[in-house]
Amino acid sequence: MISDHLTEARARVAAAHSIAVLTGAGISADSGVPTFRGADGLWRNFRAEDLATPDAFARDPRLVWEWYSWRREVIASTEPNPAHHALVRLETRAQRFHLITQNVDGLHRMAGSQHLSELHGNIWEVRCTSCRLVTDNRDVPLSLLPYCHTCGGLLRPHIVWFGEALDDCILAASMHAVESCDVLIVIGTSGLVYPAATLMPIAQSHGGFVIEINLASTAHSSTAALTLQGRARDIVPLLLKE
Ligand code: BV8
Ligand code: ZN
Repeated sequence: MISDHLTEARARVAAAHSIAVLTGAGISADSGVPTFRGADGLWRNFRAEDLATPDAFARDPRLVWEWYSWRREVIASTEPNPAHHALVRLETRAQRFHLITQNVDGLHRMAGSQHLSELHGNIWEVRCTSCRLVTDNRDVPLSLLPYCHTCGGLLRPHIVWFGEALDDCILAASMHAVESCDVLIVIGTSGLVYPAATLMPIAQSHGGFVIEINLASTAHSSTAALTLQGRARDIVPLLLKE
């Protein structure tokens, strides 16, 4: 019964000194951002794994930028939902709090989350393929081949693609957060992408109590201490005793 599980989850969150949160595309689905592996996850029959790679960009930068420009247009029309806002409130209450997101949509930043690690980057940042300068760029739509104002090099999304390493510091901060948390709340992720997916078992192996919130069961549901099935926008606010 969700009410029993929810009661225990609320008590665990209220008693926790250190809280870590891991979010995936499911938390933003309630804002209208398409997920990666759901029914709405395709674009012109391409999968993220086909386009979010250095090879795809080297082969056809215009196609890859077309996909990101389309995603920017979708994301630009969305805003944080009650789940994002509840995490901001939770952050102000917990003694120690760290939010780790796989999402690149920037909605946690927009909601006001401070202790935030964007594991896979941010769709509103671009990086020069020549001088590696990282800048904010909010053009929507984006010109399909944007160039660096400093050196003229071709710009790429400042996003971690498949086959690319995550930023060492961001990953280390995320690992530390899950190794030292009393509770890890995992929201809206299929848990299929690595190394993000290792954060859950790492939390458990260090004694963290893992609460999973998802519409469906996932590869990690059987090992989570508690699973709350439902929409993030409905469930996450209930975790706070307000
Ligand atoms: C790396 C940026 C090495 C792009 C992304 C086997 C083992 C280990 C690793 C691998 C392996 N095979 C391949 C790999 C490597 C690969 C990987 O993990 N592949 C997967 C597909 C198997 N990983 C990598 O390549 C990583 N790099 O390993 O580098 C290395 C080391 C040193 C030097 C060089 C290289 C890089 C991974 C990062 C890829 N980039 N994003 C972009 O966004 O444009 S990942 C991409 O998937 C997104 O960031 C997304 O967030 C992420 C994970 O997906 P989810 O967030 O979970 O979304 P999904 O749609 O899958 O699920 C949504 C969930 O929400 C569902 O469960 C659904 O039920 C639920 N839901 C829906 N609605 C709601 C909801 N829940 C609640 N409420 C709702 N309303
Ligand atoms: Zn440059």
